[in-house]
Amino acid sequence: MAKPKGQYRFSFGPWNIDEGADPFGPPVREPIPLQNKMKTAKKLGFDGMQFHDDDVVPDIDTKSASQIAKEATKIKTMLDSEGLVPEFVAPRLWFAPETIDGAYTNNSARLRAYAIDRTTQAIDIMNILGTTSMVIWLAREGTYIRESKVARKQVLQIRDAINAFLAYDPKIRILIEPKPNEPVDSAIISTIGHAVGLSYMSDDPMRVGCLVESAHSVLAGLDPSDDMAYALAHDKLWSVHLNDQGNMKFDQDKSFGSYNLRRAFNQVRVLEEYAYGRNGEWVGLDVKAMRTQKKAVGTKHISNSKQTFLYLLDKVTSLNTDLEAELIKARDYEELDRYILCHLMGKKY
Ligand code: GLO
Ligand code: MG
Repeated sequence: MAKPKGQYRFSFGPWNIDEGADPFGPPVREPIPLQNKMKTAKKLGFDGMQFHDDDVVPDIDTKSASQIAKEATKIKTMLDSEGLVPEFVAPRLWFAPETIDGAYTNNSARLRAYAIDRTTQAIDIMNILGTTSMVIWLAREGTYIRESKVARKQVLQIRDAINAFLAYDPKIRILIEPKPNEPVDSAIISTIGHAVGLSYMSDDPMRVGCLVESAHSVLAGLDPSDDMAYALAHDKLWSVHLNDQGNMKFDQDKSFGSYNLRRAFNQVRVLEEYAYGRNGEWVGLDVKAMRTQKKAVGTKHISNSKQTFLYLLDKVTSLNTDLEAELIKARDYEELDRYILCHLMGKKY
């Protein structure tokens, strides 16, 4: 399917408008009801929303299947009335006491069963909301100390869980969102390469792909645009979480382009050049407001990130690629470097 170049649909999740708590301090902004977040999304020019299962059904573990279905139906009606499309649902597998030591790779069979069950509930919610995409961020599938788990076994446990979900609902697609660390010390599916490899191990590789998050690539010491290109080469880049990250610190979820504009430019470029979005893929943002923001200006990180993406898109489409090709041919990469910097800074070259 042809996609007009330069056209994108944007999405974010309700957790991206948050109350500002961090590990060292409590919330500093009043909570905002989901429907208001949807209205904000629409106002800021977003067409889609991403959800955790318990963004849709709060306190999901205390509710019966019929109660879950009833509440999910209410959210579906809300989405429709706000004119928004659900991009994906992700089971929140890192919050409940059952997942303290991992979800699909927990050392306890009873707790692994909880994680599988919770995920199939998320699939039921997807069906009610009307999306076939499930994102799994394998937050606690790793170790705090190496000796606590058997790594090879963990990989196979995750594969088996994925196979169970593929069989549970033949319509769904699974997007693996890798991250190298945090909350665990060392994640077992830590990079896009791991995620792609895992997809090929599944019973139906055509239905298992990836979500690349910029900050997660940087945390792994990798370039996000290269990770995107790698997934694109496998036809497995099915979503992105654009944001930014200052090197190997805690996961910062900074506004897109905030730390490294050139790195952001190359992400937009790789998406644009491969016509990302032609199969309906979304440009998702996974950004966090600074704790210093007051409630009234607590969504600027979202609108700013989208604007930066669009400004960088202008930089991508206005790049003199003939000149670039000439410099590549001459192997004058110093000059190419200078041209790119001048272009990004809006300086005459
Ligand atoms: C955290 C992740 C997280 C996921 C979200 C959807 O580091 O980026 O925000 O993207 O829970 O699965
Ligand atoms: Mg993310």
